[in-house]
Amino acid sequence: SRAVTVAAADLGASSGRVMLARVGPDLLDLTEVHRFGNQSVQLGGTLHWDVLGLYRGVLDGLRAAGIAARSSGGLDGIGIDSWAVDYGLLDGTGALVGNPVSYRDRRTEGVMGKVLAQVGAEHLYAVTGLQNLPFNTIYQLVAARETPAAQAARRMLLLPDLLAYWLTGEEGAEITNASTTGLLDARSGGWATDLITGLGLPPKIFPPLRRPGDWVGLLRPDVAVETGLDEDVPVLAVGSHDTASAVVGVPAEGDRFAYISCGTWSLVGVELDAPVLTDASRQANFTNEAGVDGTVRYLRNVMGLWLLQECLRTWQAQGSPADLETLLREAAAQPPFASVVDPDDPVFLPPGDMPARIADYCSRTGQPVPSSRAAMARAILESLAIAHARAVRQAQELSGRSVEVVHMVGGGSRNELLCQLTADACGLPVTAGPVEATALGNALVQARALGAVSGGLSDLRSLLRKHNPLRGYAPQSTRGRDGSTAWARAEARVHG
Ligand code: LFR
Repeated sequence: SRAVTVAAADLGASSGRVMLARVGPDLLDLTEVHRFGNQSVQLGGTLHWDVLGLYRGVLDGLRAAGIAARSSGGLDGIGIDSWAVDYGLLDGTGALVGNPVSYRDRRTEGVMGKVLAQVGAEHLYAVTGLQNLPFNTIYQLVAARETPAAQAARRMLLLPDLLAYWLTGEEGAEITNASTTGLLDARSGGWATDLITGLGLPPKIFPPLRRPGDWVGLLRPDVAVETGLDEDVPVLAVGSHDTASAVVGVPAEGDRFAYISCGTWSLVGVELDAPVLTDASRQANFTNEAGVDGTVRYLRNVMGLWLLQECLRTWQAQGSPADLETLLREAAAQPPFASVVDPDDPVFLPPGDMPARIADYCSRTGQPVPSSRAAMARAILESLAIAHARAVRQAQELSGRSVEVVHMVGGGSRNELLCQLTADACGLPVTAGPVEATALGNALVQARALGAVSGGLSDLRSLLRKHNPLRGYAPQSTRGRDGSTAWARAEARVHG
C-alpha cells in the first residue's frame, strides 16, 4: 500500500485549521497549512456562528493544502470535523435558510425541562443513551420548531455535513456527530423516528446516515475551480464529531485508559464496546456517544478551558490583555486550593464576563474571591483538575472498566500546569499529547478508507505512538482511598 496525502479540516469553537497529513504503513506526518479564527456573533439577540466565514476558511485551507500536496502527487482525500450538535437548515432548493445558531445561545433555556416532562428522562436515556445538555440538537430543534426557517426546512445538516454538502452537493449525517443530537436510537443506530414525530419534528429533515470511512462525494466543479483542486478528489466521512476524531487520536496501548480531550471543553471518559444505560449512569449524566468502528465514547462533558478563554477575552475587551504563558507561570506559583468552583455550573455556559461570574460563585460559596489574575487562573485549573478526576473515577465505577493511565490530548495537553494538576487529582499518570489528536484521528480514518493503512483503532494508535512525541506526568500526591487528602477535601467543597 502506498502512502496518501489527505487534508483534515478541524473546526473548533475558537479556531479552525486545515492540516495536511502524509500517512502510510510507517509514516504519519502532519503539517498545518491554514489556521483561522472562529467566534460567534450576536445578531438581533441571537448568538450565531459565522458559517460562511468557516466555509471560506475551509476553502482557503484546501487551496493551501492542494499547493502543499503538489510535491507528493496531489491530494487524495478531504475530511471535515467540528464541534457537535449545531446545524444548518436547507430549503427545497438546497439553500441555507437562516444562519446557524450557536449552542451557547439562550433560545434553549427551559426547553430541556419541558421535553423531559413530555417524554420522560428515563425513556429518553433508554432510547438515546445521551447525557442531557441544554443545547443538544433535540432541544434546539424544539426551541425553534415554530419559526419560519424551521417551517421552510427540507433538511437539517450538522455543521461538518453542511460544509461537506457545500463541497460536494451530497447530503448525509455522519453517525458519530448524529449521535450527539439526542435523536439517534443508541441500539438500532438509526434515527429515533418515534421520538422525532412525538416532539412534532418532521422526520423528512433527517438525512440518510453515513459512517466514518464512507465516501461522501467528489468536489463540485465550481469548488474545484475555487480551490485549485482536481474534481476527482473525494470528500470522505471521518469521525465528524471532533471528539470522535480526537478519541481515534489518543495514542493509548490496550484498553485500560481514560482520555481527556481538552480544548474549549474537556471530554472525559473511556472507550467501550457497548453502551452503559443504567440509571446510575443517567443520573451521573454520562453519555454514550458513537465512536469510530462501532465503539462507544462513554464520557462526560466538563466545561473545560472555556472558563479561562472567556477570562482572557474579557480582559482583552477591557483593554488590558493578559499573556497566557506568563499567566500560567504565575498561576503555578500560587498557593493551592484557595478557591474552587464547579466548572459545570450552568452560570458559566454563556459567553460574557467570566471573571465576574467566578468571583460571584466564590463569594456565594463563602470562599475568597481570587485577588489577582494568577489566582483566578489557579482556581480555574484546579477546579478543572478536580472535575477531570471526578469524571475519570465515575467513568470507571459506572462502566466497570479500570484505568491505569489518563491520556490528555488536544490544545489543553500543552498546558503543563493543567496536566500536572490532573495527574495529582486523579492519582494516576497522565500522558499528554498529541495536541492535534483530532486532525490526526481525522486523517487516519481517511488514510484507512483509502487503503494506505489497515487494521483497527489499536493499529492506528500504534502509528500515533511511533510518530508523536508524548510527555508524561507522574502524580505528585496520592489520593487516599478514604478521601482524606487535600484533593478530596477540595472536591467536597464543590460536591459536598
Ligand atoms: C467539543 C464538542 C463536545 C460537544 C461540544 C458542543 O468540541 O464537540 O464534544 O459536546 O463541543 O458541540
